[in-house]
Amino acid sequence: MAGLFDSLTLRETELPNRLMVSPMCQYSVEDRDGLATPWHHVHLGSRAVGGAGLVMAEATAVEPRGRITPEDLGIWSTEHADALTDTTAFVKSQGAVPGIQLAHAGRKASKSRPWEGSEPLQPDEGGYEVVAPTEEPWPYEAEAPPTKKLDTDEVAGIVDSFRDAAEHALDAGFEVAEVHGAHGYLLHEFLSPVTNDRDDEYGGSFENRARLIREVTEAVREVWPDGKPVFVRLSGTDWFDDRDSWTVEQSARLADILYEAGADLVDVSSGGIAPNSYPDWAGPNYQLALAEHVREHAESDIRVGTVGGITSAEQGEAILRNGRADLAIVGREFLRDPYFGLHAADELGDLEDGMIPDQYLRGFHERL
Ligand code: FMN
Repeated sequence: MAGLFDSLTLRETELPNRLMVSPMCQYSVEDRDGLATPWHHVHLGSRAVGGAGLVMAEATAVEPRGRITPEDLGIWSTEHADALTDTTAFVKSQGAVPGIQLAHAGRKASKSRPWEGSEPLQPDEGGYEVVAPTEEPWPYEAEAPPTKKLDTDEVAGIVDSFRDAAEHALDAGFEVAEVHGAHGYLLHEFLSPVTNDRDDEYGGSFENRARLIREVTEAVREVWPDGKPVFVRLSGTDWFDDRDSWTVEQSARLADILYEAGADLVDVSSGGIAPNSYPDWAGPNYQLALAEHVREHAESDIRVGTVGGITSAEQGEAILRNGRADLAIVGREFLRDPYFGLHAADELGDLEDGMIPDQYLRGFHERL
């Protein structure tokens, strides 16, 4: 079995290793216009310097209503693409592959940043329209502006936004497009019976609930070059066993549908559909069993990435060498240590000169 620092070829795209920086919102757009700033450049660039094989940019809104907060990154115009081209070029110059998570926040849109309380924003605070498969708002404690239930014919507009966003992402120089279908945001809201109360062709049966994410994946694949991979992030489960909800069995079934629609890898996360939709325990590898279930039960050749509680080189290496997933995805450890990739390679005896930037060679060779 391959190790963490073996390359992985997906279509014609070679990841230099199997370590991905998980998409992490930075809430750092300065003028509430969705445009990338120096913060995004340094944040993504330093993780590329730090040895990650794939650097996935945060949940990036496909339309203004799709932003979680007004400070989220967007990719709905040429200007948004232009603001990211230097960053993708820099990531590539460091030997890493740049990816972007294409996202729509659904009923979790239009709120303040986590460090400002994640409260719903009123129109006079810069709040904007919130759309979802249902008119049931997220159950905030504070009063929230109404959530608009998308009409059937408005759903096609969402698919178009993802397709257009993928085109802009390609122009910006990204090599991997990841559709965000997790964490209680719009596409997950259609998948889960917890939030999907529709009686049109986008609600009810499993096939109907899966229709939107399938159509979005097909639309992204339509414009994404054949040689480049498409990922989809899923919540493997809603973590409810006492109500009709999204389960790991449905995730495995969906993985095959997504493969048919053109996806190459599912990135298996979990939860987020409601305030109590979280695991009881979130220690090391806490979502690995979900990824393994999908890997074992999907009948197609779809690859599977695991995320959650990976904080050491040994853990990532063990996941890969034991064949439990195809990609180790690391979030918070990369916030603590932007050079986690280099440190992990060093620990595993896999550090090669080509990975260390010339500017930093003496730091690794002349140790005190
Ligand atoms: N997950 C997403 O799918 N998209 C995001 O944009 C996103 N933003 C995040 C921002 C922060 C600051 C953090 C800590 C997490 C975020 N997540 C997001 C979840 C992470 O990608 C990851 O799945 C989660 O932190 C678990 O992995 P970890 O234990 O390695 O941190």
